[in-house]
Amino acid sequence: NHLRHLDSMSLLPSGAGKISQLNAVVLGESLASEENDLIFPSKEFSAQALVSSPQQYMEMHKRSIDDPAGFWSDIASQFYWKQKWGDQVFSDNLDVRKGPIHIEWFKGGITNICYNCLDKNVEAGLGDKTAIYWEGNEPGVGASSTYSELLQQVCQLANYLKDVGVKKGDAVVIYLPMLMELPIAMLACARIGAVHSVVFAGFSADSLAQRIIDCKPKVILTCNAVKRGPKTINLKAIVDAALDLSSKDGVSVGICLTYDNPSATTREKTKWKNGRDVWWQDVISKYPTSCEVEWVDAEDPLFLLYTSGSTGKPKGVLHTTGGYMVYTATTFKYAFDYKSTDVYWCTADCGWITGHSYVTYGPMLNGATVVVFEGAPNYPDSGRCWEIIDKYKISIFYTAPTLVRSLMRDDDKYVTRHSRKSLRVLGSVGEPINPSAWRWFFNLVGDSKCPISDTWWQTETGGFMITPLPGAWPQKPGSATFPFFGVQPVIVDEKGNEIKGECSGYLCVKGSWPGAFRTLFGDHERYETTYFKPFEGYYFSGDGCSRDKDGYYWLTGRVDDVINVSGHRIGTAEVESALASHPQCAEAAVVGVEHEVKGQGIYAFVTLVEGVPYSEELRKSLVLMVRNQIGAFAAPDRIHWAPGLPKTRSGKIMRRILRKIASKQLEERGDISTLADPSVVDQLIALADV
Ligand code: 6R9
Repeated sequence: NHLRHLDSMSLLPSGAGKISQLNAVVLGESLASEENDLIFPSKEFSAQALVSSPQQYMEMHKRSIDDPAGFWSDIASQFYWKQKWGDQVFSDNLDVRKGPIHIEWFKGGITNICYNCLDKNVEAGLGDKTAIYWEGNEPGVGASSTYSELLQQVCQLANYLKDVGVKKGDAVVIYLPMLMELPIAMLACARIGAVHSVVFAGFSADSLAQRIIDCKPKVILTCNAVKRGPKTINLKAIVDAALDLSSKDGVSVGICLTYDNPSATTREKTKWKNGRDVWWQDVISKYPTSCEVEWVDAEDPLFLLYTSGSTGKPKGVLHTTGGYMVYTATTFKYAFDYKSTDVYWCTADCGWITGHSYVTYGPMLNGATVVVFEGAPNYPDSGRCWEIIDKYKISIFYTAPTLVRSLMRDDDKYVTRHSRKSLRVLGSVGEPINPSAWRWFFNLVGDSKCPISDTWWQTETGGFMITPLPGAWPQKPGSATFPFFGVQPVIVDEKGNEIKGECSGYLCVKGSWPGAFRTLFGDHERYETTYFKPFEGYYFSGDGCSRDKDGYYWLTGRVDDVINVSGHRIGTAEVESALASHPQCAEAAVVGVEHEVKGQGIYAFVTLVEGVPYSEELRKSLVLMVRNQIGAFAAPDRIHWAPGLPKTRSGKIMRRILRKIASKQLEERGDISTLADPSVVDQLIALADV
């Protein structure tokens, strides 16, 4: 059987036990637990893979840990550097007890990531290779750019930005849907050393304004409207509202460059503010198609990306240039076993980190052909993804468990009526993939022949941290398997002590890796407090994790007050503060609850102002409050009326109890004796169906 490739199994990572019940797998017997379920890459796949055996992985991983400077500088040398980095490949301190946290890679090295994504590939003869296939929302609508064309498009926009005064180090906010112009905008900023901050185009005006106020961009790039599935979303109107809000806060943005998206709306229907608003198509084509690169230090900032934390204010995760470049390119290459003939599609939006590292930078640094899709995966029907795969002969398909789960609910015929024979490697990201979704993805979508790279990583880590290398290891459905090169995961207990072998606990990382974020924009103290103080000496991920007897890592979800809804990180505090800003809401507490498609749903307990009656209308207006303040993707799935919230005597809300009530696990409410008023628990239970 092609899945059972036993000779690669002679070695396992140190500390791991031997694979038990291997014989049962070989005999095809069903096994009791996921942990024992091994799915081997085929002999043919491993034979052609960049890393083809556990031994090879282990040798490379060992070198990356024993000699990180040597390992990473060998790889970094394959990029273009105007000037090589200084004597030290990296320097770091991740231990708060030893002084301020700092991470630097390739300091003194002078480069440009846009140059490495585009010019370098064109010079290497890839000019005529397709860089982007763009697939519009409506089937049949599309466009493409070769590497040479993309370089020209990027240069024109870069020249425009320079012309209007954007300089190295200036922030530029990008609020665009998945048009080709989104990666173009990112690359144009990088070319001139400007720091882009992409805001996912599903965020509301309030959220956009909050980000604008924090990073004070000179220019915002957007479009008039977009169609997603059957819906038209007027992005320009949201930007207008956000710019009004931010100017009230003293931050005025000089230029709003607006791409006219004719498939969604018309220019005439777009509200306009002369002097500030500029149509993209009216100006860009007048600019030269070549643009001098702004050479930057490896440690100069590349981008800011805001992400949710456990307090209300989003965090501006800052990534710098050199280490991020080397890390995203390398992780892309190995985790997807990238070959120059591949056609690659990542369904993530560039508004999230996955779109930064694995739609734009990682693949383009490798000269890959990338598919960018504007629309919704189930429009016009549930077969759209598989249709796109056949259309472009996609060989690497990278998506999120939530999409797998939502498509899996429909008839298999949506999948099987398309051939999908171009597929070679599948990928998953955003949340743990449950074994049944894994199996459907593997057996049906991938015809049991495509390994799945279940990549665990975060906005903060820049690139993959724990991921299968598809030709090297047998997989276990639901496990992200082993650490990438240069990564040392550590599982710690409550007290911060490292636990070895088979265990579960909090996932931390020891030592730095090139793609790590360097700070939180304007708040290095919060950076240290959130990530490096909880477990001294380590980077703390915020995730729970276990390691099985064979050394495989299993991510178990967030352990902080962050909810993961369809792979989107949402802070409970953000939702709570949106709800609490409703005039009739006295207090709110939000918890995550299991959701069949989204992974986690948002469950909100709301205490109303004295005397206000419960009503459906009020429920709707509370949900609307969250949609307006954060975005539709953060709308609570359920509002549970709460005459009071379970609090300790010191006034701390006991979320543990709320989670139990939300998930209807009422029999195990645990110890509630520390509650100031234990009777609220029964009151809440009584209101569960109101
Ligand atoms: C890349 C991205 C990060 C959080 C992370 C974790 C969850 C991401 C995962 C996964 C299990 C995976 N997560 N990938 N959990 N298995 N393969 O999603 O970044 O938006 O910052 O979210 O997502 O909980 O801490 P980000």
